[in-house]
Amino acid sequence: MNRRVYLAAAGSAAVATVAGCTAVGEVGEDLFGDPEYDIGMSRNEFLPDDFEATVGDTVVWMNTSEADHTVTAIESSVPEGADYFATGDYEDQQRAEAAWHDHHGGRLGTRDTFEHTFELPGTYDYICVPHVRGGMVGRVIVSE
Ligand SMILES: [Cu+2]
Repeated sequence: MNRRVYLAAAGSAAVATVAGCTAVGEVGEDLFGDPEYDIGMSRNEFLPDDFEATVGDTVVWMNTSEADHTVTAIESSVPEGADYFATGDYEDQQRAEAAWHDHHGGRLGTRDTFEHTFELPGTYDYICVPHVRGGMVGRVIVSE
């Protein structure tokens, strides 16, 4: 056996373990063990992509991936009278998409969070602007 290769492998395993602990302690959970977010993200998915909430709930997204994403509501899905929501706090979908394409406006970097309080029941569909073609879409279903 090549001793140098073995040591290198053992070293990277130790680093991976330490990094794993850090991720659990700082990002994934608070002191009570509850997740600090409701919806995470992989490279090309919202996790979970369907999320159920109750009127008045504040839903928290966290970018738990290494890629940049957006959370951008599909305006036609937002119920009449409900607030539009998008990272970057754009007023509508058209502005949000234009800002992303112009200067990555609304960018949610690694470990950044975004939250929105849902005041009206309904089904809210949203997308990640840079990854929507790859199927990065999500849905929040808000009931009374
Ligand atoms: Cu994305």
